[in-house]
Amino acid sequence: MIGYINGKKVEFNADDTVLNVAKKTGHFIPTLCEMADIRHVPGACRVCLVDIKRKNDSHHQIVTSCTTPMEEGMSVLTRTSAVRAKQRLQVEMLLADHNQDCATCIRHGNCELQDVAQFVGLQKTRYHYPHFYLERTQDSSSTAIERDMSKCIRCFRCVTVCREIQGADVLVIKEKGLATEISVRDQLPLGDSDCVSCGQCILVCPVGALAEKDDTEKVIDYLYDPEVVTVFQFAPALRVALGEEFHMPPGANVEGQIITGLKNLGADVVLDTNFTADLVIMEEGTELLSRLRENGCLPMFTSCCPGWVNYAEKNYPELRPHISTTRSPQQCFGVIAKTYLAEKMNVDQKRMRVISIMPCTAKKEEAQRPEFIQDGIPDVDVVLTTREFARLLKREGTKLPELEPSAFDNIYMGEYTGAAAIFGTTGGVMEAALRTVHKKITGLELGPIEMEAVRGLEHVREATIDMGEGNPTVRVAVAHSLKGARQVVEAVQNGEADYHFVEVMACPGGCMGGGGQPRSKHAYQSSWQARQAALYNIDREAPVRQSHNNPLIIKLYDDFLGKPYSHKSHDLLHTSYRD
Ligand code: HC0
Ligand code: SF4
Repeated sequence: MIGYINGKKVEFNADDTVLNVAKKTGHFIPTLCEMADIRHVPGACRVCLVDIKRKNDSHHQIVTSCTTPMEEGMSVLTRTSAVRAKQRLQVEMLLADHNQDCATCIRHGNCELQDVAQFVGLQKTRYHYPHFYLERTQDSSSTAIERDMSKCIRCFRCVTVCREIQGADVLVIKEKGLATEISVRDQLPLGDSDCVSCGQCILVCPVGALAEKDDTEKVIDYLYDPEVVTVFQFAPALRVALGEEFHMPPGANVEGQIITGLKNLGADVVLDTNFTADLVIMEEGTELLSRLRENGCLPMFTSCCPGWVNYAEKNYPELRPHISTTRSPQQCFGVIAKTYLAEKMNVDQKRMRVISIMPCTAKKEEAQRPEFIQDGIPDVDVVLTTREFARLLKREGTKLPELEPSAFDNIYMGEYTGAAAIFGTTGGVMEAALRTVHKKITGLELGPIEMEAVRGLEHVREATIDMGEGNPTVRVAVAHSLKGARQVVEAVQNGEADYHFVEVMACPGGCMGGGGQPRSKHAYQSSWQARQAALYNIDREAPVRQSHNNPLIIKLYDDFLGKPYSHKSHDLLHTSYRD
């Protein structure tokens, strides 16, 4: 079909809206609520106004382009003075009851409302009604997420992502008209609700209404305290996404720049969560073997994703014995740093502060669990998300792309394998575990080492692994997003699936798509493929690709832990789950 946008001929399909056709043909129309990759078109913000004239009709009409079907012969104008004036008025109305504390807003400089105000040429606002927005909810009850409804523009993207993508369905729309507010189901504070702290709602919020709890001040305090020894760990998925905050392409590996940036900030020791990802494989792999050999509780589910653990505890308490008791790599890192590393470095653990940088908001909550605090000393003291870390670097004047990369220099915990690197993507923990489990069962390294069956982005993927003659075939599944998690759990509970081992990551894509990662304006998943490809590339290029072959993990067991699943390992590296 043929129509016209700004006088140019455009081709389109029968089910296209004016907005779709404009996007496909490179004509920009501002929007604040629409988000194509979560199929969210509520027609709520009313900023995407255009002038249309139908074939054989001399009347011009101003309509919202997201809700108007494109028609044969239709002529669309996007920038007439009447369109611009109406868009300006609409943005002015959105700002009238919006808390305009922009200079101090966490989203300053990355706010879609600011962008649209600039695009429509709004230079001052005539209306400002604080009595409306000041009555709206400010909710700090969650350990991970802040809700400030005085900044909400009611685009409803968060409701859609929580309901349709995650299936958690925690956020709801309350009231109507001017009183409309995004609320938490049953009017609960977020911290008392079924929210699992995954942070996916933050990734789609166009303004500063949803954000992680900001802990950067605590980190600066530790960095500038001469009594404190700071030990930083950063997560597998951080290095392939942080660059986006500094205008680098998604998937750029900035591991070396992160190390330099942290050293420049005054970090005493910079290490990698990947080291303890290898350690987790040793413990979790041995745990799986013991469950397989001793008729233990199967299937075993992975435990490293705190969003998933929260979800299972809240929704499927009967699953608790199925969840691996192995702590996550973040928590194993904290405890090994404050015991083994403190001993090796001759540092009093009371002076040590472990600071994590994670692509995840739920890791903040995980670090504060009482199970992970011994005698008032937490294993992990502070968790920053990727976005907070970017803010910290920017505040201190760091230009990440200009930094010379450095290498890890710690001789006790400073090496990782390719298996650990792929933890950052859905399927990676499973692939890493199978490399080690295969070696333990058969005595041979798994080949081919790259397990295509567990790679990819389908919500649930299954595989069977031949463990050699005389050994049972191992059946596994990988799920990502909470919807995927529910699908797998229900299949297991209904007797439709019979797995030995299941990996679950709460965030779509796994940690690379974590709720603490850099967000893209107007898009939800635009960086995933590049981030995932970069993680697989790190594995491909790694000199050692199996966790059991990490020489510093072998030394850790020789010098300190004994063997995997030993008493000492149990005390330090395993946990239990809540009723
Ligand atoms: Fe992940 Fe992790 S892989 S949860 O996604 O297992 O956050 O990147 O750090 O702990 O290693 C996040 C990422 C981690 C942990 C690791 C696991
Ligand atoms: Fe929903 Fe996750 Fe946001 Fe909680 S953090 S409200 S579960 S999307």
